[in-house]
Amino acid sequence: MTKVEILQVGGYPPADEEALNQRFITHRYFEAADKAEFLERNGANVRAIATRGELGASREMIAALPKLEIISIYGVGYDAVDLAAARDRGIRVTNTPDVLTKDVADFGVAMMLALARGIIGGQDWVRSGDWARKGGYPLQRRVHGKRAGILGLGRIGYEVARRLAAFDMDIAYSSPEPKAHAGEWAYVKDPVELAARSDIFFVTLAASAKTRHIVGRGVIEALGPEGMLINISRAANIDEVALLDALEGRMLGSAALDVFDGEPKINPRFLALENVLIQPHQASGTAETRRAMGKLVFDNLAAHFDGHALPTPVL
Ligand code: 8YV
Repeated sequence: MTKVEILQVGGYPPADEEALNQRFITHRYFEAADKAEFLERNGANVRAIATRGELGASREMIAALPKLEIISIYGVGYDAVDLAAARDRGIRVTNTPDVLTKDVADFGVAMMLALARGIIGGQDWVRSGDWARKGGYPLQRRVHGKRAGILGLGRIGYEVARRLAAFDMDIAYSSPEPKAHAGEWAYVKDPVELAARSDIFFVTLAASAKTRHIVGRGVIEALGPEGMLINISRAANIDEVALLDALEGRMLGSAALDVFDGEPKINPRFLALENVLIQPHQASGTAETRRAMGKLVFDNLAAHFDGHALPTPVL
């Protein structure tokens, strides 16, 4: 049987690449210096794209692949895939939900604790000899008992909220409609109102054109100089320039961020700030979860080409 050709938009851990390479002919787009020339040279027989959440697949890429049937995303977010272009051509799209939910929630909570309790600065204090030289580390802020706001109570937001409940936090959330599974957590529809009643504000909503800059000046100012903003969703959900202005001017207390506009080349203004915790988009980055994500990418492709139902379809 001739092997199906696929376009691989980003790298995967070796075991996942091996599985793909065994079953498919993989064209390694991410290694090409001249992307347009690469697509032109290799695109004619490509029937699938294997991509990552943050890399997606643009309208131009889709248009360059006349035999494309399916796009399989390594990640839960599908905002970077041009869904309209896929829909127009009846191209299937799959993602990797559920398997990463708890890791992403864990990571959001870890960032909250690390930033509030000064864990990274504390380690630097020990390593640099400041502990012996200057004495105890400056006092930090507690999290238990604080008011948490969760923007987007989907799968990840729900798992964040469950974890925060164990810290005796007062939990409220915002989403277009109240959620039945939210129990006694307070529903505050308006994100600005939610921010006004929050000490710590988590952004956990799926990104789309509608949610672009949903966290803008209004939310940031409502959180205020004592407030903490945590983003484990997509950078586009936050107006990054407004965020930087507020952090620099101390209108916002602090921010913990796993995602950035233009990542991995982030705005250098972040590097000069002390009131931020910045991370390299690694909320789902555990070996266990990435293995499960890689398997789902493969399983979706295999199901499609074997004529079976897709395990986790988006489209
Ligand atoms: C990335 C993500 O896909 O799930 C998502 O949408 O952004 C991540 O899990 C991951 O970093 C792999 O590139």
